[in-house]
Amino acid sequence: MTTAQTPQSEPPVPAAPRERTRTGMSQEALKQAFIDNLFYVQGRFRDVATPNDLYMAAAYTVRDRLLERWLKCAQSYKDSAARTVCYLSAEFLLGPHLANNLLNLGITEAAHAAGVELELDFSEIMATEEEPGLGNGGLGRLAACYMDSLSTVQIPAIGYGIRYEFGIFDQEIENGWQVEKSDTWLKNGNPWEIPRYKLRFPVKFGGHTEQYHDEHGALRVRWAADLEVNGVAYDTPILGYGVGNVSLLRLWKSEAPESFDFQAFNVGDYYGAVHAKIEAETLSKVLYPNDEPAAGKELRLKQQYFFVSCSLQDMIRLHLHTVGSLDSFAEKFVAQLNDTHPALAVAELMRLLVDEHGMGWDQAWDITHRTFCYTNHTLLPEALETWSVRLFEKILPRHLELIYEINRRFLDEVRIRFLGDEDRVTRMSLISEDGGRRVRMAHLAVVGARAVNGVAELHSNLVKTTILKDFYELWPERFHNVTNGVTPRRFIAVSNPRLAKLITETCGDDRWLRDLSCLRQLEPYADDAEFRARWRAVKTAAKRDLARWLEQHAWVKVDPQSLFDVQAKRLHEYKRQHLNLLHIVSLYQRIKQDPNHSVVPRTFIFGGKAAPGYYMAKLMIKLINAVGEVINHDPQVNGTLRVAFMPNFSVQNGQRLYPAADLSEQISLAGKEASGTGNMKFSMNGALTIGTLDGANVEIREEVGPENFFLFGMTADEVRQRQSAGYHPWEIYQGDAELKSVIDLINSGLFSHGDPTLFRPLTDHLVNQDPFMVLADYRAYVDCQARVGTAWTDQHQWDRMSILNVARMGKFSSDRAIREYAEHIWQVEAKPVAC
Ligand code: 26W
Repeated sequence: MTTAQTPQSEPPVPAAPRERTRTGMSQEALKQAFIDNLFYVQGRFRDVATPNDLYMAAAYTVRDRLLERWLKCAQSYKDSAARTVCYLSAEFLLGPHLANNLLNLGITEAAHAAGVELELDFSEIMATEEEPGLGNGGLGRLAACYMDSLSTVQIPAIGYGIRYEFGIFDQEIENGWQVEKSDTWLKNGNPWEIPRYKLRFPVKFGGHTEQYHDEHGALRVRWAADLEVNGVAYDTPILGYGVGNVSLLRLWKSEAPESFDFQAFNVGDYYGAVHAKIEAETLSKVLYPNDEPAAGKELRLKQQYFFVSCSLQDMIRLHLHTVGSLDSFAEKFVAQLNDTHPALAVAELMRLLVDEHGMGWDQAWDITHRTFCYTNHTLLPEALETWSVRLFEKILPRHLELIYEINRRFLDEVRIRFLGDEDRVTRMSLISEDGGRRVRMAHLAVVGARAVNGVAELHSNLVKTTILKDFYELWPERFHNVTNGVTPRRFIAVSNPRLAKLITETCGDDRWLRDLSCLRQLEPYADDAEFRARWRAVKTAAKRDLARWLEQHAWVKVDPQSLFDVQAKRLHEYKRQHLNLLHIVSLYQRIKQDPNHSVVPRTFIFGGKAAPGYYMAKLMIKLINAVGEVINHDPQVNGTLRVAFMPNFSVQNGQRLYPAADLSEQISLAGKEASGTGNMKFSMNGALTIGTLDGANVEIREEVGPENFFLFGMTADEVRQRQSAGYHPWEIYQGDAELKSVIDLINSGLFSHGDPTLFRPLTDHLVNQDPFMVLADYRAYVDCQARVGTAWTDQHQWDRMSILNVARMGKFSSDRAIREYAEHIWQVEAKPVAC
């Protein structure tokens, strides 16, 4: 890179006045600020600056502008004593900040122009950013979309979570297998966060409780812990789009207390003391890849308690600081529990109010109960959190007592309401008695919250009729639905700038980015041939970009003219990536058996991580790559079919996929996917969906129209009936000759260099158990895929459907979802701050 400017030479143009340069929004101010930041923050001359120095200078330039707005916004919220949403989430899967912040500030073009003047390679700078992967998938990304929307719809909000030193692992593919590498996202520094070294709270673990009488003679409880750590706040500002509102994302890092007392823990044992210090700092080290059974992970329970306790102490501090009394805590704050990971907050707020602030039980319970709301994100039994009472006793003895007391009072209520129904009491208890006593976190969350919601219509109904049925019968008014949404800023404007430009030109302005229902204006253009051609050109350009990326990173050459058929999501049996594979092998076999068989050229693209301990999911990745290896090298089919596995699916890589997809695979077994949000991202970018009636697919189909959606498979009701009637996959295997020969082909060793055993765990499981009914939906899926193929041959009609999909996606903006939470669940109002 050549140097346009070093600090010794004259500035290229006269510098703007200092105060305007630091946070000014013009191209000129941005340029000067970048030069200043490179020099004064990074301490670099331009000619020796590394890409990371340049990235840092750009990030600080943007951050200065965020901070100015943030402080102004914080002051305004404080002055109006605004009711505030606290979003408690163990995960925030943020994705890269730079491009998103430029967009929300409205300086994307000015910054690019400044970059051109400075002869910077903007794409190289962007590529230098390490994304904060502080989440596993849907739940964590949803939290990030909601932070963006809370700011954009101008609702005062704080996101509370954990500043993991290592986020979700990086995935590499070696010999077709997933290999996990640790995610060292902080190694070059994180310019978006501000450490608040003075803002720290103590968090205790272990020990025992003691009763004592206070100075008024009242019986109180004291927790004598045997370990204490500190949580230190790290703040990241989240700016809304085209507004002055900025939300605070406050993540906690664990540290050993400053006055680390060697004596107290380990008399004379220096190494023991150091060990205790390391243990304290381990708490926020690593994100758990949580798509695996929630059993028995002590560190995870500690992490949950750690961030919940810091967050509640911070809320109490803020409230005491401004109001002086905790009586109105629930009027000031509403706290949303993102799944049960923060459900300990119910017990912790009780502890803080009763033990630390001397409040009586009834008032404390009234406040607690009015503060919390709980969102459920999964019905899968293995994902419903429970913790053994033994572990609780060891780590959180005081909380166990409080939970027993909450439970005692709650079960009395149940007994009075349902006289004599002891089975119901057993089912509803916060403590399960079967298979060792365990605390049921979902029950704790429902009892402690005033509102409970699922994340799509179907899912919310299933919550009411299955896992929380008894609770729904007791408190029907507590149950809600808020269908998930995603932010169109990141998932259209940032990911797919060509599409955003076309939409803005067609709609006349960029209002659609704040009100996604404006996309309806595109509808009439579906019948406009000239517009359709432009639409197609945008899609093809994105497909070319992706093809280039895949060639470099997945070593597969793909044809941008072929149908891009994409399934990108965590690997899980219920999501049924293997159903997709069975279809691919079916097509392969058809062509091999009949070279004249006509199939539209397709590129099958997969992406997604498998939990490191989930053997079957890892085997599915291996099978995808194995099938790809054979098909991509078989000259008889590789002009028609290609298979690519995109390594390391992340927010950033998702942004490469969504714009380029023609077909979005949303093929989970009905009743299993709570909502899905990738389904929305694909459809917003003009992909058509092939999907089951599961999660939010149901509502997407309703919105885009059944004629613009490829539906197949059993309904959730049919699944239930079929399962209770006795499901025998073996019979389906025997009864469908094509299916049988596809499975036999996999078992033949063709995809495993002659080894017939490699994929047997997978195929045997399908033929014998098939818990997610892949075989039952196989025929319907393959036939539906044939309809997709036929539809693809009519490009005009396909483009028309693609346009209508985008035009009708307004409902799936996370802004809509946040407005529903605000109105129906949080009772919180917008506090506009001008930019
Ligand atoms: C055992 C599988 C498992 C375990 C844990 C699946 C999911 C989890 C997470 C705890 C919950 C989760 O990420 N749920 C996802 O949440 C998204 C946002 O609401 C939904 O769109 C997804 O459907 C749901 O799986």
